Amino acid sequence: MADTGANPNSGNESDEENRKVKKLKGEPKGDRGENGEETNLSDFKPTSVLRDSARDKTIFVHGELKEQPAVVILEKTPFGEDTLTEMFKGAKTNLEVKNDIYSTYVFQPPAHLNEIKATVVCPATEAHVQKYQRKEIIMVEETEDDYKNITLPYITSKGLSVTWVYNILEKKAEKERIIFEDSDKELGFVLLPDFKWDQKQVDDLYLIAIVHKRDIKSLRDLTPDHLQLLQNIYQKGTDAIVQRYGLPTNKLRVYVHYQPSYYHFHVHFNSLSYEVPGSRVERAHLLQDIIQNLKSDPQYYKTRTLLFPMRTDDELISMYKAAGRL
Ligand code: GTA
Repeated sequence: MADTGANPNSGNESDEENRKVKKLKGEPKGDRGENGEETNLSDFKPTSVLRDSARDKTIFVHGELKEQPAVVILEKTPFGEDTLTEMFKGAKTNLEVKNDIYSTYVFQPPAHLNEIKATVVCPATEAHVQKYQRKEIIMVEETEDDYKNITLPYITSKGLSVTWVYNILEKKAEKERIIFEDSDKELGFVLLPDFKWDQKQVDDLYLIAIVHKRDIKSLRDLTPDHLQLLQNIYQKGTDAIVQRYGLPTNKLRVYVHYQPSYYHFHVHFNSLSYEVPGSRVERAHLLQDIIQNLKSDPQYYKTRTLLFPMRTDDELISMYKAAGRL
């Protein structure tokens, strides 16, 4: 097995805290991907809001970018502890209300400390638009037969494209962002920042490990033959995170989604203190639990009834209804 430890920025600072802050400041922010084009978002013409959340400070907007359908997700980024002094020093402050010892202000930090993260899907398919729209959700109970007769045919014909995954594995995109790689064909994986993480602070750390093997669609395909792969991801993934970000394994949430959006096996690594929507009990299966389940019952993920949340307007729900299962 070959560990390439692909990390162009690795250093040897001894002080743990120092290392954490410095490395996040120096993160490679990304690359231009396959075709080297950068999108100018001033060309985006919004047509409708698919979803927004005042609490999460996010908005999902549908529109057009250079005459192609697009979805743009805007998200206010978390505060960075290490930039607080600079933020206060460089801010403009306008008083709104003062009452006794209480006051509120419009606070305008310097522009570079007041950024918004934008994620763009372009051209966006109808499936992307639906995925980001807020809709009613119900729980589905999927038996072994349901998986074979309903879910599997659906995934095979309708699943979202995994071209972005292959681009990462083939180093056609996001090459500079890789934190760690084990290049073994059977046991190997690539570990890199998830799209949802701006890499500015470890509080909301979010990485994904994408396996090199291309024949595992989801949890349902896992058998004891994959135990070594799963243990390898857990061990080397958590080791790489401790080394790179100083975040110990007991402060990490390591899990797999069922159902995932993309049917190429991958594992989510989050900071435990970060409450990610997809980390809730109805969708997240802890990697350590998966390993134990496979050890105690080799057929666990083939035969168990698995529950998952699904939007009521998803085509899969219509297929369950047509089969008399809902
Ligand atoms: N590095 O090109 C990519 C890329 N893509 C296309 C997806 N991901 C990528 N990472 C890199 N490069 O965590 C990431 C996704 C996700 C993982 C796939 O791969 O960010 P999954 O197959 O289990 O699918 O994981 P999941 O989690 O359902 O997908 P996704 O897109 O995260 O959507 C789930 C919900 O998260 C959405 O409905 C929405 O509520 C929320 N969400 C999605 N994107 C964002 C965002 N940018 N900001 C805020 N919330 C978001």
